[in-house]
Amino acid sequence: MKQFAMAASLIALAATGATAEEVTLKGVTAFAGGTTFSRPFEAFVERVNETGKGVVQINYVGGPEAVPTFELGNAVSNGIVDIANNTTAFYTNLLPTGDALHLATNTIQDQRANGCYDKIDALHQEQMNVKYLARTGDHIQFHLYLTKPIDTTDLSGLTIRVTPVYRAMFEKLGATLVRTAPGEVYTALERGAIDGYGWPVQGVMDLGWDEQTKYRVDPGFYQVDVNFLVNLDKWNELSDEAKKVLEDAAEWTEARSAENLSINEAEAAKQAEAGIEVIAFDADTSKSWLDTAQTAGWEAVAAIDEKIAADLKPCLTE
Ligand code: 173
Repeated sequence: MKQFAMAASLIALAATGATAEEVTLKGVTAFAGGTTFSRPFEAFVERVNETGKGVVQINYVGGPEAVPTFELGNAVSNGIVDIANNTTAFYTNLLPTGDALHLATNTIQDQRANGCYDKIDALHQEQMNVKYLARTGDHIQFHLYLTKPIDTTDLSGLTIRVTPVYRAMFEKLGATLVRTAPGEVYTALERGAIDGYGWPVQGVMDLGWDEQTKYRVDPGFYQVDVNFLVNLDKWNELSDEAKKVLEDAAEWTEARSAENLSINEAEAAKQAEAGIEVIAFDADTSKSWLDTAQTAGWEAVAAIDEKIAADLKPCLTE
């Protein structure tokens, strides 16, 4: 019996050895190729294609021209795409409580250490059939950008371009909201269809929005999450060796998010050079702005699923 078991496991081993072939994953990004929020994914792809030779490779096919921004969640969920670079705000149709991720005040390294990563991975696996492989965007905050000035937090009378990231906060402050993909912001500004937009401190100049932007409102709020998602069926078929290549490259990419602190400063300086003025709220107004951001954000997640909000809040903000 024991001998048989041994023979069987030897055959199994030989079989895996013989059939382990290089796997190629099809990769797509939700942001325009070469722009700020695609770059960490592009570096990750390069890293995997170096360290994963003979094991796993990524065929990076592009951005929204390959799969429309708000369709990428569906595409990686059903396996049309194997690996996606995407932010939760673009896939709330599949993972409504994903809005909790941008409310984080700690880093992905903290979240891996305190068990939050595993909870978020489980939610992604259960609700959208993907492996949550990595999070980029730590240390990058969001801002409100405007074409006309404001001097209080009252946004009534202003039409603002949003994604789910800013919805709860800007709605509470009275704004009229329009949701668009990043690719539509320039035209909306040019046509005067919007008086401003939500966007992180980085990347405003990637698509020329600085030409149409007069003000950035400080302080920034929340924290960017741009995640690498792998179709779960595909992930489960991968060899342990291939999974390790991807996981090592994911953590390598996450470690590089520390560079965002200096990049933020450089970007703010470039915005100033491009003529974007800062509307800096005083201490009391800033406090009210940030309190509204946090309160409205967590209320919205709790309204979707109170239990998940209560489970994630401590590990995302400790
Ligand atoms: O504003 C957006 O399109 C958005 O939600 C986002 C999220 C992460 C990075 C950049 C933009």
